[in-house]
Amino acid sequence: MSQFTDICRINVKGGDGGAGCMSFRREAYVPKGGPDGGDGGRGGNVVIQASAQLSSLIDYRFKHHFRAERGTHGQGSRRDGKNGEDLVLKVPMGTVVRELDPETQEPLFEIADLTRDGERAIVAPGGTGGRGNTHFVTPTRRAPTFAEKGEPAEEHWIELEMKLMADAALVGMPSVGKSSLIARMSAARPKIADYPFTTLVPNLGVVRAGDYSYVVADVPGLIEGASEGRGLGHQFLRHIERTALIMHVVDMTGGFEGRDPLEDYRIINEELRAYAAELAERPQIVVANKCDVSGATEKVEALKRAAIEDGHEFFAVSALTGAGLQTLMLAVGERVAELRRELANTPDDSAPVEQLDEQWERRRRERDRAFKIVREAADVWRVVGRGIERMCVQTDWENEDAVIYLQHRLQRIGVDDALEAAGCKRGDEVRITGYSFAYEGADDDPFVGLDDEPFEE
Ligand SMILES: Nc1nc2c(ncn2[C@@H]2O[C@H](COP(=O)(O)OP(=O)(O)OP(=O)(O)O)[C@@H](O)[C@H]2O)c(=O)[nH]1
Ligand SMILES: [Mg+2]
Repeated sequence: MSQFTDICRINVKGGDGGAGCMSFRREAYVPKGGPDGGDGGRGGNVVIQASAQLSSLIDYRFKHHFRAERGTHGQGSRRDGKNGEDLVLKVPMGTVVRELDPETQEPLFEIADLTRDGERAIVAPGGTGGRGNTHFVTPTRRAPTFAEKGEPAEEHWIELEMKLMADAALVGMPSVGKSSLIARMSAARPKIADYPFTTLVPNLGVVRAGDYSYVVADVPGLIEGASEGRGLGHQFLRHIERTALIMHVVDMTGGFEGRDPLEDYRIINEELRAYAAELAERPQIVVANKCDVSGATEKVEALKRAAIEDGHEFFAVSALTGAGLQTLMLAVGERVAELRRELANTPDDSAPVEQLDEQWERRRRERDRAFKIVREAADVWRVVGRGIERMCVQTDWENEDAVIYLQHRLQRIGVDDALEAAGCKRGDEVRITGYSFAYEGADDDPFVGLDDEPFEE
């Protein structure tokens, strides 16, 4: 049923974290008080949220780059920066979100499958704020003169794939004209023939009428006993389960077998009920088709009475001549819009408000932690790794203490050991992204005992 898909790729970046502040308390008569630099604010996340109001990914066709707000910097007097706002991107229900491989741009990981109204997933987390200098106090360093810069948020491409869900389904006996109707109402071109079961797989068509736009599914014909597996239609009843509106098509000529339209109408409703009681209660619009064939008037009246008695709207049309179709299309559009509104207003308590997908988060962390050593020349080494590169960017290289602190962090992660194992010697050049420094060897660490985590948890 999802042969109609819409795919687009967008670039998302969370907000960068604000910088931590380096500051000291100022008080009257106290020349230099203790450190009081606040932390930087967290950058906003980019969030994808499913919305019942949307029916396409058209918003992402022309705009491809989305950035959340950055966190503001920390200030003196322990004032922390403000967190950046999340950027919420709305997509239709039935949208699958995948992370793309940065190198090949091939789908790498499915982040989320958003099927319910309001369901959300974080697709680009914001960077954490840098810590102010109050965090770097140790017994031997009472007045830390450095703070941490904010964490730059990561940026990457994701793929959005919308699996079209039908708003209305054409249901009825074989050969009543379901495919002819969808062909007339939309650009869908299903197979149409004079014999039953022409339609073997469901077809989807996008109908535009007035201001309305909706998706109609044409499914294979149902017969008596379909709910028990007779004919082809039973496996498609499953698809109808997800559509909000049923367009019940009845052949007013009675077909080759000269069936009674009213009886056909009852049989189909019975099959729906037998399959799932709830399906029989589903909003229905009754469509009397082939009204161009003479001698149908009396039967049309009888069917109309039955439909109205059941509480359904009724329309007499001809897929052949097009008579009555515009009215039908508008009425279906109105009803679909109404049902969508109802759906949007129904608070769905069970809809999980998704936070960062745990599996994806775990994979990203592992990727972040990994690093490798590359020998660029006899005495030049490069450390490559996302997490480590980010740490370097967060460091104020003008500040000696901050650099010493970074070296300590790198040592804790095992970079020194890895360099040593690769053959790096004291005095060799070590490069990380755009920075370069002399390797000092894995000996004494001025910060031993300092309680810090090299990677935030
Ligand atoms: N006279 C007349 N014939 C129609 C009309 N609509 C459809 N037909 C004819 O009815 C036959 C069956 O039409 P389809 O559209 O294939 O019917 P269907 O309901 O999709 O059939 P299945 O896919 O087998 O369930 C074809 O020969 C159509 O040309 C109509 O409004 N008037
Ligand atoms: Mg058909």
